[in-house]
Amino acid sequence: MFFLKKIFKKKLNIEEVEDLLFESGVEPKFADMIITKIKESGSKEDDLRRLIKSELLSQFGEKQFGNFKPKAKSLMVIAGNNGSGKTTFIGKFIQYFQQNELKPAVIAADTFRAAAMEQLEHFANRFNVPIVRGADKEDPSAVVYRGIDQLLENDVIIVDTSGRQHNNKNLMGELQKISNIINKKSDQFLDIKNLITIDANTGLASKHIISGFQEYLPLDGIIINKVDSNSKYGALLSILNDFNIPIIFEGYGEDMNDLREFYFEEYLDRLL
Ligand SMILES: Nc1nc2c(ncn2[C@@H]2O[C@H](COP(=O)(O)OP(=O)(O)O)[C@@H](O)[C@H]2O)c(=O)[nH]1
Ligand SMILES: [Mg+2]
Repeated sequence: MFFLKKIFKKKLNIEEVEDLLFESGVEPKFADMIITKIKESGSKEDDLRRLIKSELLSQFGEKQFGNFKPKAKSLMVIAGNNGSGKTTFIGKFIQYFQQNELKPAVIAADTFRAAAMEQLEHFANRFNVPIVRGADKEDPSAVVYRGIDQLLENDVIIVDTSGRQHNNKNLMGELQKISNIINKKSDQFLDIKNLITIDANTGLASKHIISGFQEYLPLDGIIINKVDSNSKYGALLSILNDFNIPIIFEGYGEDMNDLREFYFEEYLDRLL
């Protein structure tokens, strides 16, 4: 993070700058653009920051802004790899809805691991929200079906799913089944969103994860977690560039308050 500061502090040469950009997860085509700007500018830190920022802003425009609008009668499905921060995000998301005067409830459909459902129960108790949890190894789509029926009087239903690898066909099929169940009940909701959590440390490999999930579950938004601990923050440029899916939140720590909405310009200010 803050790679321009590092460039100036350590007085790096162009090769070292390039290495630093790649380490930060910046893809070659964006790194080339940045390096061209570095060569063009009189290499004063502020000039350079302004130059690179305005170039990236004009390339990406406003369409990438998260712009998440919490509303009643909505259902949020949270999917993603194991350990990418799904359940932690749900804790934060519960608090986010409560702060927006909405009543959330959760469905623990991660029936693969009892500990995962317990972790969600912990958050549900902490924020005093209703939870429907599956039995051990129960079919997750059955849990979702039952959960929706039982929780409909709440404003927002958030579904926690098992962690899975995008190339595991069985587990991805299971996610598709959850999605089909939800589609059958879609007239109960004004807003249904399928969200994927990504560990920021995954860097450019997260592009494969996103396209892999997208094959089975049409994604409406991306949450990038662990940006506090990551050195691959630059990869977000490629996620924004390659997909027409907005990044809507960033998780930047384990505390429930460590969640912020994602705005491209703020992102650039943090990156540069
Ligand atoms: N540093 C940091 N750790 C996080 C963040 N989000 C989640 N974690 C940690 O990452 C680990 C996995 O998170 P978890 O929510 O259980 O992931 P899940 O398997 O996708 O449900 C836990 O130890 C979390 O405390 C974050 O934004 N920053
Ligand atoms: Mg979990």
